Amino acid sequence: MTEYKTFKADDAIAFADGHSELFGEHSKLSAEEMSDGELNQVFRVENDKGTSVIVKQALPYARWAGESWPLTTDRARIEAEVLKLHRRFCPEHTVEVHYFDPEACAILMEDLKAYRILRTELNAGKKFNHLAAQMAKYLANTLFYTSDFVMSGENKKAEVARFLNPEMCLITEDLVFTDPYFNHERNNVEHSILDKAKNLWHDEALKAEVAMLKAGFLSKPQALLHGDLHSGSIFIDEQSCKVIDAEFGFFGPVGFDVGSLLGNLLLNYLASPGLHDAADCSEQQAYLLDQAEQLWLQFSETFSELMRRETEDPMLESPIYQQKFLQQVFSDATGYAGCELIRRTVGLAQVADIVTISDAGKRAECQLNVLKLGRELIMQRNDLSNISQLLNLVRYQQTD
Ligand code: SR1
Ligand code: MG
Repeated sequence: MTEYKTFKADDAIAFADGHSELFGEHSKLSAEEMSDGELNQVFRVENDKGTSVIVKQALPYARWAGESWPLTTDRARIEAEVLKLHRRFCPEHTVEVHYFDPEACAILMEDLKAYRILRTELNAGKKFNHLAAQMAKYLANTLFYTSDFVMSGENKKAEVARFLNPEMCLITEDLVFTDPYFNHERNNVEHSILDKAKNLWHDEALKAEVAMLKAGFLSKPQALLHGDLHSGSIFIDEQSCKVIDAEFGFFGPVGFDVGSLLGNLLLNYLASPGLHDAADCSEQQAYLLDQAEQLWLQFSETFSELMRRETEDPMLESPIYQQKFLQQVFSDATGYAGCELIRRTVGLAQVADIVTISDAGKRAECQLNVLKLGRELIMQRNDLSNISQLLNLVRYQQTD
């Protein structure tokens, strides 16, 4: 049994060379350390012909915080296994894992070198018409094929146990569903919006609804989620997009993954006035609302079709049940999108959409709009019957 050690560039090279057929001549390999946001260390290992792979290693702590924030290295196993399973159900839009080493807590995976991070592209005003359709396909297939509609009770329970992921879930439980609603030291509130943040801490009606959403996250193992499907977890190019970074995966409510992505599109919509001039902003906003609409419409159409065609459990074949199930997913997704908006504005982990708005006044205005829409989505989620009503709420909020 190999002992865990933190990889240096040479270790990443040896790991890549030892576990792939791609290279051959070790001496011609080089490794470049790449930043991976908050948690892990990542190397690109490349040969002299430009062929490359990614080595991603989980450190026993959160990289950005250092050793003061210990974190399970089991997240590497979760990530590798979720990606493998999701790739089985949606190979076109899931990054390929070549090899996973449980001792080194390291994953060897496809290098999406020609792709860019979706968040960066959206912030630059780029538009990709394939985004919604492809992500709808990813969501519908990965969530349906890991749900009770097709899995036997016995297998599903074994899979729920295999993907429990308590430490990573706790991060979401705290950062998304708790901290923003209290004066918590982990929060990150700009002075200009402090009054509005304080309102959140005393908004008992809102807190009760967020508690309902948190309870769903804690106790509704409907399908194997990605668990952190924001626009930094999606790579995109002119033809295709691929999902990465599944270390927060676990069996949870279907609406959580859908709502996370929807929330990130809406967040970018509300940040647009701070990121672009008026003409570019209105084009970008029209694009984002169209993608948000298509995401839900195509997700729900594909998920419905899969329920109709592929459901194994005879009780779950009921069309009335299936219709109610999807309506509940819509309501959950709306609420989780609202939670995503709020946590990215006052919580610990903020996003470039907002923080890169250089004009402080515009940034504060965008943040206030985000908080306001977040609250409305959470409070009105059970009254909105369809995506058109949700998008009207977004448009109305903007002009309010
Ligand atoms: C400490 S991790 C902070 C956040 O980054 C991840 O992408 C998740 O969204 C998490 O909540
Ligand atoms: Mg991540």
